[in-house]
Amino acid sequence: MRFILRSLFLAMLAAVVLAVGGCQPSVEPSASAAAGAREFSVQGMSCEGCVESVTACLKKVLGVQSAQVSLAEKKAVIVADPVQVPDEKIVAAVKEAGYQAEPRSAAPPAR
Ligand SMILES: [Cu+2]
Repeated sequence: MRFILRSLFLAMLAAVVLAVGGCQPSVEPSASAAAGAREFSVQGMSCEGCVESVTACLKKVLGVQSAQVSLAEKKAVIVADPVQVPDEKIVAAVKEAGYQAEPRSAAPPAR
């Protein structure tokens, strides 16, 4: 009887250790997704089909984690490492889809 209780206790302990071990972050905290979110204005889209092709082209770019394209707001919001995926790459991808894009930086336009 005591042996069974002890085995049960050890099994539970092992389960807890495994669960905690599995939660350890494998990615550096500095590489947070929100930090890499950027906005681009996209010109030339006229329907949801355009939105789909722009989204598809953006998602094909290596390093892009997510791409949200809005037809109404004529914009694209992408999440990507700015070093791996500079603005030019995003603009080029949108161009490849047949549309015009330019970075909408957080800073106000110079005059
Ligand atoms: Cu269209």
